Amino acid sequence: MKNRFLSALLLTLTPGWLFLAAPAGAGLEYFAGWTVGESRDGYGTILRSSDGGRSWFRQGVGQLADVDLAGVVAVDPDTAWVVGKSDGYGAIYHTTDGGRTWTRKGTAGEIPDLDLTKVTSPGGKTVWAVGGDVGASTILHTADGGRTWHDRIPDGYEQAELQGVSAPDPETVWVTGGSLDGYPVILKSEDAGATWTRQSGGDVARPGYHHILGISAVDRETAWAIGGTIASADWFILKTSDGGETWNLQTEGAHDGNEIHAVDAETVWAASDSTISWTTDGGLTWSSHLSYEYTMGISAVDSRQAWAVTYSWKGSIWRTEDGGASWTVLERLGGRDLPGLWTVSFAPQTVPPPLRLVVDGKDYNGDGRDDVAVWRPADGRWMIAPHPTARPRIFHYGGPGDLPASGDYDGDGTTDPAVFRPASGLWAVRGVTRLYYGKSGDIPVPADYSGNGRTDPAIFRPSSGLWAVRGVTRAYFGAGGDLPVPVDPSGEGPARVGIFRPSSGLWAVRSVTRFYFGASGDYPVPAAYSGSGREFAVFRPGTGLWAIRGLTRLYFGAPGDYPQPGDYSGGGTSLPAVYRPSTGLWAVRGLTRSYWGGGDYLPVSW
Ligand SMILES: [Ca+2]
Ligand SMILES: [Ca+2]
Ligand SMILES: [Ca+2]
Repeated sequence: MKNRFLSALLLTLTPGWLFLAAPAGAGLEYFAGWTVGESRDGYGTILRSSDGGRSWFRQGVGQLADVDLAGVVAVDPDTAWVVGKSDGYGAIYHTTDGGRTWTRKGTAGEIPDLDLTKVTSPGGKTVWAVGGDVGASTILHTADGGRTWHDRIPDGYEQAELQGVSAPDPETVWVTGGSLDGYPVILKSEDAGATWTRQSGGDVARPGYHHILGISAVDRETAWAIGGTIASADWFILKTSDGGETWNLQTEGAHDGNEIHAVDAETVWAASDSTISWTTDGGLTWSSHLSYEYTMGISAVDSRQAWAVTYSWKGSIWRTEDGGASWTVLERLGGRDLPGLWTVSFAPQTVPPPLRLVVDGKDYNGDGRDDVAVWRPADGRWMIAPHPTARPRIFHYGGPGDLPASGDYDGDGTTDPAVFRPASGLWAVRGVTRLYYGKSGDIPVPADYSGNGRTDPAIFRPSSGLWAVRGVTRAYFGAGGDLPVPVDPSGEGPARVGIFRPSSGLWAVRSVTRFYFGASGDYPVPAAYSGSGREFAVFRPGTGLWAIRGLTRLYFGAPGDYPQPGDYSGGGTSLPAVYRPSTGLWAVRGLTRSYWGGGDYLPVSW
């Protein structure tokens, strides 16, 4: 039996962020999802967000074919299916670890040489994918998690240009597509694809109605569909409440309709060319917001948070957190324009907010230079490489579920490896001490709060904003969603309680200062960049921007890198540096590049 906390920890590791089993806290809830699109740099695009779309990271390097990817469904925050174009047979990819690894499913013998456009899953082992072109279409089905696939397309629909699919349960599935016999195709099966019924009741065959590109079922009775008229002149939304016997027109607009997502029977979001529309009263009233041309994908988790993606004239990701009143548009990632994006899917389950691993010092051998330090959460293996080329210290300390909490606990000038065990509140400082302080859900925030030269065990409790420093103080400062940033602004005095609020860029140091620096999704990286005192600074994960307050702005690193500023030269000045998990690269700006860790090794702090 695997350790459940470990499983949860490992399954939610993503480049740039670590998510811990902490209470959601006040404020916005966080969700994880993916968007997919055009091939670039030799492989299809899959972007992942674990913070509700504030930051995105590309996945699948070395794992994906050089094909455009078109359809994605997030079953839960760790599990997703992606489909795309054919490179001999249609592309189907699956992840169960949050996208760290993507595995191709199906074989050339099972999957036709057709471009796949949409994928859906009711959860469990059932997955449906549709696609094709004017000449041939396919309805692919697996009931065993992708081990075997079967084409369930009924005779006579091979030229239906199937593009929409939704399955509310393992037996029920709707598939939609182009025009056949003068009106759009809606097929439904209630026996997992063994038999199909074409649905034409109500408004399906209104004059001019031509195709239905998107369908979203709430259950086997209630479903929503979006389509377009001849020549894509107008879009329309249909709804059924009787399992599809009758479909009734809900609303319509200009240009083509592309995708629809029904959160429940009341809340529905829809994407059409240049418009995002939504209802929260089951279709009685609709609101809308202009978007870019070819808004192809839409996903939502409730009536507040939704995401949309566009394909052309430029790739972009749209995000609202206030029910559509305002939208944030992301057009560039890593210093480049986004590729064209087809669909987006966020899992309905919440994920913990992003947290920050805090340590108090990185000089483990006391030579005055910060050292490279990585650990492996799976088994508590540490590797500390004194900079730049000395032999690394490798040892096991702590185990699954523990969090690094290094500091100079005995005050001898060398950083002591340490771990905090949330399950029990154990602090274990290697060769120094073991003690209990804090409890499950707490974040270790070791620092020298008393100013006596020795690191003090301390915790931040996101659920209440409590800071508790062992033997020193207790205070309430900050709240859930804030990243704890204990900092010594002068570089000479005791550490102060401080937070960075990623949603707004707020920095607050208790009794010292309060200001805004940075933008939503930035990561706090305070360090002694000028050599005197501590500069407040942020790292922007999507672009590699370092903004150091009052000093400079520069770009160093790539999307997915962990910022690792430190005094690696021993000159008393911190340098921007990054750790790249994909390769184990440690790059210190203007100083060195070396390779330590990689794979499932994480930096000890960030
Ligand atoms: Ca050192
Ligand atoms: Ca020490
Ligand atoms: Ca102290």
